[in-house]
Amino acid sequence: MAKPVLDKTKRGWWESAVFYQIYPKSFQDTTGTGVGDLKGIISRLDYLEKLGIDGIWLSPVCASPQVDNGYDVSDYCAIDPMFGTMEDMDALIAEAKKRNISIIMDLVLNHCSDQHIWFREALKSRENPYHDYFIWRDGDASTPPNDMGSVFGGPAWTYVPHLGQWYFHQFVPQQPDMNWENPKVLQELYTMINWWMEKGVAGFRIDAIINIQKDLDFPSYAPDGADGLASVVRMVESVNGVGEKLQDLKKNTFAKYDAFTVGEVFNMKREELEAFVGENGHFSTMFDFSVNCLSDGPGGWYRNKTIAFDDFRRTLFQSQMECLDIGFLANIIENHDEPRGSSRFLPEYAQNEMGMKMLGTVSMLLRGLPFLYQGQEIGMTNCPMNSVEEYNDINTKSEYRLALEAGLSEEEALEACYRFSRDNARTPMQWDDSPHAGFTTGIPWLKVNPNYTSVNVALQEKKEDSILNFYRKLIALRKSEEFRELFTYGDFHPVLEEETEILAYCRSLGQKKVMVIANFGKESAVISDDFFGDCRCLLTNDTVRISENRLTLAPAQVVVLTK
Ligand code: TEU
Repeated sequence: MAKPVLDKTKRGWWESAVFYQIYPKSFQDTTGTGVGDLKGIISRLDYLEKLGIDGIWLSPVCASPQVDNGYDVSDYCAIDPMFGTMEDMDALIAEAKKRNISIIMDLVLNHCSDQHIWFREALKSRENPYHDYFIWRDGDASTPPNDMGSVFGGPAWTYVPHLGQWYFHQFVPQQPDMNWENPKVLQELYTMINWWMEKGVAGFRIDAIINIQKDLDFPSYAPDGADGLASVVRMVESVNGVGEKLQDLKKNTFAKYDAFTVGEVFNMKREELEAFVGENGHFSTMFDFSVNCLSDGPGGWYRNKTIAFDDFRRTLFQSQMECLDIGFLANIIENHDEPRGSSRFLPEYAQNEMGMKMLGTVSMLLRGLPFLYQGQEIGMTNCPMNSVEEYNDINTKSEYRLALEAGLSEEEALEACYRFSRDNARTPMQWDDSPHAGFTTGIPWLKVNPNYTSVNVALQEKKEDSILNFYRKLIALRKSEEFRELFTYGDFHPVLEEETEILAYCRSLGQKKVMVIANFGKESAVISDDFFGDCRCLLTNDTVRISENRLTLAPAQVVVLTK
């Protein structure tokens, strides 16, 4: 059995913290614009305090033309007027602090908006001092520097005729990649990061950070997209050397303030795990996307797969075991880029309240840092849209087109979006059953899920056994005096792996032991184990049925037992 790890005196407050991601555009509107705002978040801090969270990851609120909902920043030191003012931001930091909640900003460092002053200047001439803030290659309009395709579809290069040059963008053309080889760029970014730290934020979630390292030769890769292009991901996963940049970044910014950092890292080389999240890693932690990636198809959402339980369990356990002696991963079920988790990780027959509680328990008691996404705590689900026009997300629109080009009908293409669109997680937060779910008095920027009359906070406040109240208990358990140390630093090991539809693991620290057992099967399950003999149940979403050494679990039942 792997040894319990990590010298806890060496790390920070965040190790035993529970985080909550807010997508500000969809959380709470106070002005009737149909868009959420910072004042809205402040007005809901009591709710978040009662939920028991310690930190908020705020998706981008800086000035932005919103082509990619704030992930295209045009001014890193200004709040987008849509969300309020810098005074509102200061008030949010202060009000959160009063409730012992830290604010984690979203930090987009790979690219900025094409409306950022740096890019607008860069476009003026090759000699402009900002020109070299971006990545350019000479050429004529007919031949891009290589055949790379961007993450959201279309080429990763855009031509600027008056310069006779192409610029590089891994995301949409309105998100030009910055040139991390230019020390001036680093200086600008480091100064900005430190400015935010001085304002009192606790740290950052760092966007698409591995993408900062390019292969400057821009070789051609084997085409892997339906459009005959090779995804930029091929470059990201093969290029070396990002570590030096990340260490320099850390040294000049985060380390000075003991900031908490969580990296959004896809396509990392497995052997680099320690370099990323070990004792002296680039980041405090990074998201574990391993199970999310299981649905990736050979290109295009319409070719995505349904996740088999067996793969889900094996992959989850593998990630846990790999990180055990190294550091902490951040565990998610969903975020603003992912569909709602119940539709993805639960078998159809368990896509209900009980299943959602089970999935929440399994995820939150893993080793690592739990990150909840807004609405997860009330069981918000994917949102049916009547046509592609109802979607806002650029990625969804390109995936829809891709599906049509591949010969799918409009109905089938829409179905793929229903399963995987990022907008599934971005529909407004469902506070109550008043018009627009209490999110706004205006017209919401994105459709409210029609199920808001039955799935909302107000209703669940009143219902003793609601998903919301269950999450409150779950968080309280994770942070309880008695078990906080165990859930934070305790060992992790899979159990009952021979059971084909049971997901079960053990967390232990010293003499203390907790077992989490979940039945993903359609039928009741009966399991025998000595552990059940004289154990105590800490949490369940149903009735505990134990007789001697036999535990009976209903479908979608989870139990958390201790001895
Ligand atoms: O997401 C990054 C992203 O899209 C990854 O899924 C991508 O596949 C990977 O980096 C490729 O190597 C972040 C944000 O979470 C998302 O909302 C933004 O749209 C995106 O960056 C661009 O800023």
